[in-house]
Amino acid sequence: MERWDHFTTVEQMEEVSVKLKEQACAVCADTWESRVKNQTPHCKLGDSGICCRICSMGPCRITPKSPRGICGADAGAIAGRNYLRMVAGGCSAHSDHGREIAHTLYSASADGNYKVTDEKKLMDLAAEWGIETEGRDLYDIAHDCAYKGLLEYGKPFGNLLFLERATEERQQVWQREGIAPRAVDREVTTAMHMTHMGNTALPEALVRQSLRSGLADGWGGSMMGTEFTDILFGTPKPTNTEAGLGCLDKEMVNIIIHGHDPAMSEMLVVAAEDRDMLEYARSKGAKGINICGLCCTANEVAMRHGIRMAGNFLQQENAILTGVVEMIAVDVQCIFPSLGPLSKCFHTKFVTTSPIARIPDAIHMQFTQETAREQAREMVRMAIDNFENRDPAKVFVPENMKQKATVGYSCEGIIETLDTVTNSHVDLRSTYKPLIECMDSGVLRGAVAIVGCNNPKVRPDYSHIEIMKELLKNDILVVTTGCSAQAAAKAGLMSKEAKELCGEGLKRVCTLADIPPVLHMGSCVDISRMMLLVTGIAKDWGIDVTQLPVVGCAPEWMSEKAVSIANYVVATGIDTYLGIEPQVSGSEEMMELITNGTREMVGAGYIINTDPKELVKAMIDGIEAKRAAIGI
Ligand code: BF8
Ligand code: SF4
Repeated sequence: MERWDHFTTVEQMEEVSVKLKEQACAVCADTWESRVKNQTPHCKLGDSGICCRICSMGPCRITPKSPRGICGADAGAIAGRNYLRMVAGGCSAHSDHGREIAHTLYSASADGNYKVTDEKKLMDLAAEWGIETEGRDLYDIAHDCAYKGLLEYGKPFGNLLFLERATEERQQVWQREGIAPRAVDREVTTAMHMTHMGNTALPEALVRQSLRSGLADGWGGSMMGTEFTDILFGTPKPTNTEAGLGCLDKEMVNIIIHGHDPAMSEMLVVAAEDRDMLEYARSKGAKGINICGLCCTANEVAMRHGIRMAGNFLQQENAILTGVVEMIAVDVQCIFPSLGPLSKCFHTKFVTTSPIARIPDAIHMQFTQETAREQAREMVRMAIDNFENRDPAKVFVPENMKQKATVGYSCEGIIETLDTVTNSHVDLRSTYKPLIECMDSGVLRGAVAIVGCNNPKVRPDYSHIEIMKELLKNDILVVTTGCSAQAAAKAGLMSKEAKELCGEGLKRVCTLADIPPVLHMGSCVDISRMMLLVTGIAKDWGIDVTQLPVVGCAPEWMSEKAVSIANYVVATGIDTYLGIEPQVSGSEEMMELITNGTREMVGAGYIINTDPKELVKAMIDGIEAKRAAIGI
């Protein structure tokens, strides 16, 4: 099959999905599409956030006839408590991921399974945290940093250390509003305590704690996840890769890695490169071993190793339906339990590796820091042994669904790229000033961070891709993470050729800096990188974050993590445009608080519109209004 053009359309992606659903029918497997039908219509009370089952006097549902639950909680209390519990769930997931990585760093040693890769980043963090480095062993410093990071989860007094990285103005706002997070675990526990039966019923207080718990994620757990991952496995730099289901290769042993924590995926990538493994694969008739990523794991390994990205959240079943996946190995988060029964319809081995994510019909091989290397080799061997079990009658690989992508724009990667265009302007070096000049002069109108998941409530990938294309046309740079990043990559928007889709200004910037117009900043925990990016830009520009012509957008979000993210992005002072309505619409007071109320507290809020065309128009108008307000 020929590769499609430079770009892949959503229609072409959907054609492939239809073919893969035929594969599912042939083996009598169900998929998310069929389950969505069974679940529709959704319960209206749940969807609008006014069903409470926090205590066993309930469940209580708010209707015009019954405006209060048995305890007297009204719609605002119930929707607010449910909303805060979503934030607590999201903050826990990101932050526990960050904690695991801290433990991995704590286990690192010069001759162990995990080593320090980015020494400079480690030394910078040690200096920031006042950890002695002079004349000390690298791993003693690493252990001290990891230990200090772990204390951030449960320290009894004070605020999170990373808050000091924010602008002075933000730090003051957080203190003034009483939302500066303390220890990470404390903000989750407080959220759960506040929402226990008989506690907070005041929506405003619930929204404030949502901002605070969100900040504990973005400026705490997630930021630690990103920082320690970079120290362990390297800070991403621009790297070439490919994306789409066509990255699966019929002639190779295909292993999919899926989830979030790089501790497992990094080991599998290394094990698959072992010479004896390669020879073993060849001895079984395969041309080699092909590792592909799904979801945020894909982002992590693509940015550091150029590993190809098979797809995003709603493609996890499609990957198995190609019939060429010997193994799908998962760790935590965003894993469909359906992968268990579905993999049984094929030869695919479905392997879970974390005690946090145990799933029926999986082979469980619990990963530990001490045994990781050997376990990864065992898993690769198991996948190779499975190659001969493939059923040729069940194979369908959409080979043309594959696009080039340049990924790995960490803040350091962006700065290095900017340095390549500043030449002799010494005062611009290692700053965001070249980018600021482009925005100030209007060559670029602004920037949008597009993040988050897929959600069957809207046409999957359509909102991500169409919104990005419209922004590019309007000279607005896009930075992206998570499943949104993979939507962009699959469509070809992370290829350098994508500058053809841009307005004249953005096209010139892309040519000069040799970048794609959609910059890949990583996984969802890496939205912490975006917080540091806007902070750096605000500091270099000398204005507040709220004044920047920069907004955030989650057009197809679905997870609790996304609600937590949205809260810290807003608390950081960035307007956030949502294409899926948060489940609070049963309370006018809550809707008002999350769209306008937070503006009085932190200077930003949500703009919600389920029509992607209207959403992107609102974003462009929002950016132009920010420009006008600072007179540019
Ligand atoms: O953390 S974007 S579907 S994979 S939640 Fe999940 Fe959503 Fe994807 Fe990564 Ni983020
Ligand atoms: Fe009903 Fe109140 Fe119990 Fe919720 S906490 S289930 S509203 S009685």
